[in-house]
Amino acid sequence: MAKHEDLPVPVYSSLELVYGEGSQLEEAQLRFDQLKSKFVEVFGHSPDVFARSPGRVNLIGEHIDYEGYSVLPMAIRQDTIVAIRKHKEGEAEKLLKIANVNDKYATCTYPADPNQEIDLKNHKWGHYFICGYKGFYEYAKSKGVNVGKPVGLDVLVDGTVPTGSGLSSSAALVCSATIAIMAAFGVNFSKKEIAQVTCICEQHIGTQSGGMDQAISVMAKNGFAELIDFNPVRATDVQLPAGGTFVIAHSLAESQKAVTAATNYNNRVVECRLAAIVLGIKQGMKPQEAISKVKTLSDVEGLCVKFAGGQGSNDPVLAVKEFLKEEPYTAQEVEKITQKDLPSILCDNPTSLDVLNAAKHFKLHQRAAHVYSEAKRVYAFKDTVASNEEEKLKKLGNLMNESHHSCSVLYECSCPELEEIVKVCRDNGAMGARLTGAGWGGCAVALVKESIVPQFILNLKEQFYKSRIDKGVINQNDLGLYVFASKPSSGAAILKF
Ligand code: NG1
Ligand code: MG
Repeated sequence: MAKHEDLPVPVYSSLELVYGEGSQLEEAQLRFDQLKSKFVEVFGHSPDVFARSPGRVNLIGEHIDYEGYSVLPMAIRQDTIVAIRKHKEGEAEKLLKIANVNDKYATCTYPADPNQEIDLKNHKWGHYFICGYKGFYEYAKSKGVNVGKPVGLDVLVDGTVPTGSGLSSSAALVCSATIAIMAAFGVNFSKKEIAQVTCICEQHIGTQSGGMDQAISVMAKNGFAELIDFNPVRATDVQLPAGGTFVIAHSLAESQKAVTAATNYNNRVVECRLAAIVLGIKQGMKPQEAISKVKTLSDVEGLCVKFAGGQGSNDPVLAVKEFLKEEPYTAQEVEKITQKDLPSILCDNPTSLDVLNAAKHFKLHQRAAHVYSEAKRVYAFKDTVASNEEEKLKKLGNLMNESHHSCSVLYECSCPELEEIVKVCRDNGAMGARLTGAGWGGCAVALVKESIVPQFILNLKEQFYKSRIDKGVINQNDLGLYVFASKPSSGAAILKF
């Protein structure tokens, strides 16, 4: 039997297979009807096809996907739908017009040239569509698939994944865009290929992100969380234990990852890379060899295990303690070890140079300690889920709490609002709670006994959200968008009616 990830994205002609039944189906029906009529209103034609791809909540494994380590997310029901029409080759205007059902997002227009550069200094929401567009052309070219000359595209987007919230609205848009473009051009690559293409093409936005969000958005299965492995990307179903529910709660701090990349996200990617190179050198690699071969902490884990093996353990965290000092490193200190200046080491990605310009120092010990310990927690979480342990939920909760602590103290990707919401979750009986996604704002995820979920959510409303409603930060009617229980949902689909 073909593996799930080797299959193409499913094509459906009715909404039930994606949205189930009852009120969710009715809501979806309404969304699609409105999307269709708005499309005709804006573009004067009906769309050829639709694609949808969901957001996700990461249960455990934060900031380790780009270091090559496995992560454990699940898709959520909130998604992005892209309606698309491809112009005929003769049609005059060769433009990509990207409109949104939400007036907050002004229509963006781009040339049809797939080699265009994305203007990173001038961030626009439509840039995420262009990531998918460029990715599609680059991949088709690499596979020798002839997709014809660039033509105009009419596009209308409808997203329900809250933005800047660590639930991957960006990947939901990049994936649904890429899949819609593929469908409009009449090609369908396998899910595995799309996961890889979208992971790489979202980096055109200027963040050196890993592949978790795109992989889960494309490969998720209804009812399961997935253990996602990388190089090559793979998904293994994880059946979550009965009796526990994951509640997502927004801290109401918005994290603008594309805008803050140089000091936050990309900064951490660079720190991990430097930590990996230094660990390689300290364990016997020649500086030039380490610089050219070592890209991630997983690349040097083998060396760390050899070292730690001598001490009767196989823990790379021990190698971090031995070889990386706790005080932050200055650029000069790192350069003394690498015997090469940092801009030359990191010149393969211009966004790394922005990081160097903004950074005062590099916390190599702390970042590496987080990555290696978090990678172990992902496997501990997966093993606990599969075990017959009596106190399963409690153990899973503890792992989530440890993950949060590591994100907060070692990786420093939390913020005061996230600390507060995590504490409110724990004070109200969550077995565990942690920030999810990149952090610096966005959501927390809490593991809560199913029997107390309604009361738990009421308590959060009272203790965290009420004062913010009173101050006008959010609207009472929107509360359901900010705090909700979530079940593992299905992955991307193409819809043709
Ligand atoms: P968010 O902030 O949820 O989009 C980001 C990265 C992931 C991963 C997490 C941290 C993108 C597209 N995604 O997720 O690859 O590194 O942070 O675990 O930037
Ligand atoms: Mg994102």
